[in-house]
Amino acid sequence: MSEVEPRAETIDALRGSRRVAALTGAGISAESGLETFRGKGGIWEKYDFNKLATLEGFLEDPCLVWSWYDERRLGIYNSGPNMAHEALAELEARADEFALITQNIDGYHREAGSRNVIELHGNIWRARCMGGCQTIEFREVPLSTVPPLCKRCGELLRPDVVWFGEPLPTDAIDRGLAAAAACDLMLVVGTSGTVQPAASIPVYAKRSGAYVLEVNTEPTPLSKLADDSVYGKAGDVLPALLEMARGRCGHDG
Ligand code: BV8
Repeated sequence: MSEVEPRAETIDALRGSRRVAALTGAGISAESGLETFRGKGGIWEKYDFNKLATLEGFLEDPCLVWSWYDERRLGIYNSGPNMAHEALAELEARADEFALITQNIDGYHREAGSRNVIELHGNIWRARCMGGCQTIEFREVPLSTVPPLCKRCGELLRPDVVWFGEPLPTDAIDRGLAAAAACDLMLVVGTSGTVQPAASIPVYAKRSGAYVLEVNTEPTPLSKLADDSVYGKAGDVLPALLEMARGRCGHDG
């Protein structure tokens, strides 16, 4: 692990902030073995998102889309949260107010102990009836039939996730923006900052006066907005930053 070298102000912000928010992306689950979407070897380098992550693509071939999501569900089921998820859960326990705003659909933040989790893009463990019935929870892995049909009305079920061109759940984006506007410290972890409206959340926090800390393996479009960017794997960086904020090692800030 390369040396974690935050600014002194970052440790002060971690120690002193009472209202904290975090925006996470696929990179926080990378050390759990889950693929990210962009960058070298990313999902969108191998697959066409129009075919797999749009309603039109799903309606054209529900089998293909459900097979892809079922394969991802199996990977998620066979792995689990990593030290980065756990570090954010610990941070929540220490803050007066904490909101974890995630673009991820893997459910790992709740599994790691985070409580106030805002899922902007839905959850891979839920399926929604295309015929308008209530959302149905699916824990079985792999699915018994692909594509699954609604037990209540026989209509096609879809993954309860947000695809490109679809609006985010109003409640989720409203809560995410409210948390960004209210926080003293915004952590931005493992996201390329390219998908809207999620990528605007750190901008909102910054405009509202928050200290913005980015944790990523490389610079992103959000790096210039951040007050500090600590480059490295989130599973290494976040626990190290929490150690420093506890004053136990390293930092003399
Ligand atoms: C909307 C589904 C409006 C769930 C996803 C043209 C037509 C239609 C829409 C648009 C358009 N042009 C622009 C748009 C808007 C579009 C958009 O932003 N497109 C971008 C790509 C240009 N947005 C939308 O369509 C959104 N909806 O705008 O609706 C509307 C309003 C009213 C009425 C109708 C419509 C919907 C966006 C959601 C799309 N769904 N996925 C799923 O299957 O998972 S997107 C997909 O990208 C995932 O959700 C993912 O979470 C998200 C963001 O990606 P990241 O999480 O950032 O992941 P990425 O791989 O990109 O980056 C990983 C990062 O981690 C990297 O920086 C890497 O360096 C870092 N990293 C890697 N390893 C580590 C690490 N960091 C730390 N530690 C490590 N170990």
